Amino acid sequence: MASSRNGCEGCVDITCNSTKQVLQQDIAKNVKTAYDRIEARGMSACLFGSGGTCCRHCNMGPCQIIDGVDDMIGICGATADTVAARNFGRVIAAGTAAHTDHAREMVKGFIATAKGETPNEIKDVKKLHMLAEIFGVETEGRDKNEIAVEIGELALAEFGSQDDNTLTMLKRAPAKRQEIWKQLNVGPRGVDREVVEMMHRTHMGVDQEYKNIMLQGSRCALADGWGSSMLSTELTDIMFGTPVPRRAIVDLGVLRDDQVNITVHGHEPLLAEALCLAAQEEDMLALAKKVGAKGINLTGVCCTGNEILMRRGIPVAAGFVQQEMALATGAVEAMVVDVQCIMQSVAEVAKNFHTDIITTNYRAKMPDSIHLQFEEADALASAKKILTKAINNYKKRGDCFIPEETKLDVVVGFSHETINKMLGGTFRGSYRPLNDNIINGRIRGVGVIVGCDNYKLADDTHEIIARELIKNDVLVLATGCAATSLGRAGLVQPAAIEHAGPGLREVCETVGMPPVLHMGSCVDNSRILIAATEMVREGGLGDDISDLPAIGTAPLWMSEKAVAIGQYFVASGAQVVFQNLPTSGAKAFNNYLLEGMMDTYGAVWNVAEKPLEIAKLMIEKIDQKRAALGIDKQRERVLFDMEMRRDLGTGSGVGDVGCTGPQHNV
Ligand code: MSK
Repeated sequence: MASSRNGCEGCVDITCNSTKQVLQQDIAKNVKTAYDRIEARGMSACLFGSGGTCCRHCNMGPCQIIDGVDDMIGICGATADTVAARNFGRVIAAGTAAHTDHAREMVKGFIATAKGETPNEIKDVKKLHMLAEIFGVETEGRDKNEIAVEIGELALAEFGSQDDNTLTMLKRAPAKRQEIWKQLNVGPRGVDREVVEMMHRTHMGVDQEYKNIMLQGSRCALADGWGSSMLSTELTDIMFGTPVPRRAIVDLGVLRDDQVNITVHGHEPLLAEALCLAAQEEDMLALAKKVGAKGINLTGVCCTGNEILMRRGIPVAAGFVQQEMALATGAVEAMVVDVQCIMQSVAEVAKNFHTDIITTNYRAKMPDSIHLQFEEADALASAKKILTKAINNYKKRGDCFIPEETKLDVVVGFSHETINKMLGGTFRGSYRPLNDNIINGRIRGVGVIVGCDNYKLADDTHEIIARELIKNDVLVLATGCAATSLGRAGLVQPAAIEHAGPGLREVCETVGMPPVLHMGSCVDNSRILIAATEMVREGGLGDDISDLPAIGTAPLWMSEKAVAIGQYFVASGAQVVFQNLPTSGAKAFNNYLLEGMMDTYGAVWNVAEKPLEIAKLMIEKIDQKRAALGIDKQRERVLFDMEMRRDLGTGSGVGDVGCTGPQHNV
């Protein structure tokens, strides 16, 4: 469906206030955004592409397959199911590759840090020791850097491992899940190897059985979730600090008219952290003053934004769909980008203003931009070079418009460790109170909202889903651009409890947390795997992730990474709901994803189109799990027993929820 800045018949409305305000300004009238391009295309997407049945894997085609029509199979004989499964497998491989290449950089940065070759340091020694235990690294009497080098090298070896041992982090999963993976033989070996094997098996004339293709699809996705993404999250935490709750602000209103505005866009936090350090240096601040600015305002876009938001409280200006709008304010001196989710159009938008697009990674260069390679070995000097270029642009700033009232408070930093402490207390961090409140029905279950923004549905989609979930006592965990979008909607702050159902409200009030917990970037979905595992370990909610009253959604998925995440959730036993899947043109394969995987993994993909339908489906699935666990009756008591209602109304305490827990920086 098309979208429009002005609204048109059949178009999705732009509901985001800050976007609307910026696009209505004179300075933005020549700016072409994705909304304009969708409208200009004026045609719907290719049915073969949308349904997953266009095969371009060899030069006999391309072949466009129509399922069930004899003459419309591939020239090689490939059926719709084979073609769609191969395409889906390659989407998973591409998403995994993106996370993996990101993670490899983080591991190398971690080793360099431990060797004293970067301006960073090993900050979270507790987590370092936790990881040392998992990797079997001795800690007794050893220096933290020595331990870190050994862990880093073992982690790096996991990427290129050629033997048939499975990845180390898999042993963090519940025992039952590990057994399922063993039985299916889908435990990933080397991270890179699984991407290569996925590409090989989907080459012309190799794997031709969709269920078998998807076994490798799962193995590849698990190499992402429990392999590279988890390594990246943990090592980044150790280096830059495990996030703790802190206040921050989001939306375009975080830009400042009296400061040098620099937006950092992409995914790898090494660059963003170096920029944060450099922006505090005297010489950079002096230079900013010299050009007439009151300071340097570093803000984030997309998941780089989430990384520095979580750890430093640096404001996030925009998620994925707003990246062009940040530039259309005319108030940005430079957009500094690294890898992933950077639209080529930002360079075109920037041409209307004084803004430089600065690419910093040899992997990701763009036409009409400036390339200043970020050298990690000389991180501070590299970062200063980038900042200097941006600061010198300040004097060239012309008319600009910052929608200042669109600046929302958020409380972020809900790592797995933070949730553990908030709920259980400093000395007895535990998921017990969460489990107890799920069992007694105050919390109905856990809804995970992750992934991208997209122009296919209105930009309040995440908000509608989250409001419905929290209204029905479902605790929401969020990552990626979905989390930014929920921040813009005012739901990632404690005040949002007024929208929560009575049970969830009571728990959140007692603990002092929002009903929507921001858990980080898209790589940080691995935190959710660990949180789910801890809930299983704590007891009372079954013995596997597939037993939990929990479900995820990436309703506005855009990136291939979201599909890899979806598959590693499903292969880990967690159900997911997407708005569409590129498999609908292949009936048997599509059914396998939507139903057949239940027998294999205890979880399936689900599809629902409209936001409220997605939310209702999530609640329905949560209730099914509650019924299977036999805890649906408790919930009825919470909902309908008057004494319980009076009790809730007095705020007289919630089970075991620890009031001593919050380690607020807020
Ligand atoms: S940045 S992958 S649009 S979440 Fe992680 Fe956002 Fe999706 Fe990119």
